[in-house]
Amino acid sequence: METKAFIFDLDGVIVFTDKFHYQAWKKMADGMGIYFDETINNRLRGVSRMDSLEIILERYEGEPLSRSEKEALAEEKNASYRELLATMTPADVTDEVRAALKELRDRGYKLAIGSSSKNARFILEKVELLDAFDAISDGNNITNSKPDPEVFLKAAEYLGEKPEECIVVEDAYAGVDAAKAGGMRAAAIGDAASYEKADYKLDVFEDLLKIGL
Ligand code: B16
Ligand code: MG
Repeated sequence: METKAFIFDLDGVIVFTDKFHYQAWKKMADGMGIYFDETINNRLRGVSRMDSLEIILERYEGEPLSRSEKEALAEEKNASYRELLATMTPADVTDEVRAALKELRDRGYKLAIGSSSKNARFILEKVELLDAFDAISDGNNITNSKPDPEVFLKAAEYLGEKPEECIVVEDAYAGVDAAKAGGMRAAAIGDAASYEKADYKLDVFEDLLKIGL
């Protein structure tokens, strides 16, 4: 099958902001007396902000919270998260990742971001990678989050390519499921590399260059 484009998840593939998500959620959870640890944080990988909050609130034992109270908590978390994101610099993306993205482009592939995050553009700006992509599909242009394929289908549409000609690069199980549900191939890295639904397994990001020949 011909490959015309690569669609990259952001957190866990290009950058590693899970430590910032952890710190920001931890601050919110501590403030409310809710137990939260790294194991719970791992369940938030690729999950939308509001769905992440629901996972954290599984441990909440107080009075039921209204929709607006939940939105205020998510907003509070996002404010601390963005303060941490503001400290990011181009050094937060490895030379290997930058070089592999450039090489794929030089080989004629189109590149897009397909991220659940509403902060995707801010992150890409901080690490100076906005120009490396032909399109950005993120948490701001979708109504259904992964494992729904919407974010990747939008990325393919923005690129003007057919889903079956795109390879999605993901670190989350929900992201691999989303790619497959959208009729795309999935290259898995990190956590998702042991997922049997992935079409390609990457030990390191540069292994992509062996696929995109
Ligand atoms: P935000 P990805 C995801 O990014 C993160 O993995 C996930 O932990 C986070 O909750 C989600 O973005 C939403 O992020 O609060 O910034 O909108 O892996 O899809 O690039
Ligand atoms: Mg991810």
